[in-house]
Amino acid sequence: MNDDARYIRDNVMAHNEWFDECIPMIASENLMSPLAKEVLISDFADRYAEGMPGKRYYQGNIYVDKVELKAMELAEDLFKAQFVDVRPISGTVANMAVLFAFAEPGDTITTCALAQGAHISTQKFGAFGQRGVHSVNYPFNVESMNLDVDGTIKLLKDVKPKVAQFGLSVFLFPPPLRELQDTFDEIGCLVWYDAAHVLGLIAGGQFQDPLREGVNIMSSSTHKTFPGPNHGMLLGNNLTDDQEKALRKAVFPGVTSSHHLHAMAALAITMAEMKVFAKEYAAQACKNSRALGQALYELGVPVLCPDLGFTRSHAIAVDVSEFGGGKDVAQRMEDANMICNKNMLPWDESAVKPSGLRFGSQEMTRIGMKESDMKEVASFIARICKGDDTKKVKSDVLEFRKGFKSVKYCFNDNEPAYGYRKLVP
Ligand code: DSN
Repeated sequence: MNDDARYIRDNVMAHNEWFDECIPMIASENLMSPLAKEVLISDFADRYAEGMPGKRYYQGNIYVDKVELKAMELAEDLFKAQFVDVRPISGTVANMAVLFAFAEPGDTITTCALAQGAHISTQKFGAFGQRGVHSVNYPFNVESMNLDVDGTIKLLKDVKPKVAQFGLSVFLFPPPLRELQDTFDEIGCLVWYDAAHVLGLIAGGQFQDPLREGVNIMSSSTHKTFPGPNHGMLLGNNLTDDQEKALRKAVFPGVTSSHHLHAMAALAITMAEMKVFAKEYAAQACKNSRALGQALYELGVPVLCPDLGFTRSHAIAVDVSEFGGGKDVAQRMEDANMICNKNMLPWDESAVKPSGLRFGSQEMTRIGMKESDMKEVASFIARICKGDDTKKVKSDVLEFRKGFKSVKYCFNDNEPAYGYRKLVP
């Protein structure tokens, strides 16, 4: 090993060791299982496989094809989906495939605004803008952190979008898809749901089941509440043959050449594990987010939507403007080994200096935390908000974190959660 390699490797190892002592609260991250990590560093990582199983442009895919067919079967089963594509290499790439398949430049798509919690790919400066689609935002009710149903029905009838898109990155409550169903039917639009944040909750029967609530196409990443690799996926129901063909073509050769075979295999392992563990894991993640919201609220930290139980998902949103704002509090939390991100709240104009923080319970759930632990976590957050010394809070976080060293809701759940094997000391 030379100095350059040692420098890189030392920093990666230092990151692992640091995260093993942190409280992970970013709502869009998670921990893979030891088994999923094992296949992620297999020889699949070094290979190519363009096309679909059995119809590849490369030799050498005998076992890749078996794994990909199994991955598709597992996804069909877990999400009760008629159409599955496990090749998109991220959630945004899956979104780009939907845009390539179903929208031409100049078409109208309805979606949420960034400050309401939308993902950047739906914005003018993201994939929507790159595809040249005209996006129109739904009316949003700040009190309920959800769509205004009557206003949304009116908007859909007025603009008659080609595609109605749903799904958020601050995803507290399920959008009212059933209430909008008649309007979708009346205007004949395609209904698209970006499930990235809530895929693991959907797998576990929590939140909502979009494919049974009128959604035609569900795009997703696979590493947020779904505890898989950094990867993407498309799932669909009631698509015509032509629509399915358009999607496959949009994935390859549209927005990928080869997909990432190691990540696809790690996704397949995660789905096999989620078949067994999703229900228990997702239910606990939802109980934990509500418990965290309640405890913070009782400690005087303003959590959004107290009258609605704070959330129906893994995520809660907190207004920390009176404690210095999202940027400042997130930094002080990092100094105390609590990892979260600043986030815009619906009334914010700046994404760089927003008033909010977003917390997710899913990774804390994966390392075994329960409702009583959320009270402890809330007390650390409240101390930081109220200006306690970060060094003192950090020392208590380090002590608390010693109780959570392995990843749960998976096979081999006694392995180190953030572990690695050193090749050279
Ligand atoms: N930017 C990610 C999030 O944190 O929600 C989604 O890609």
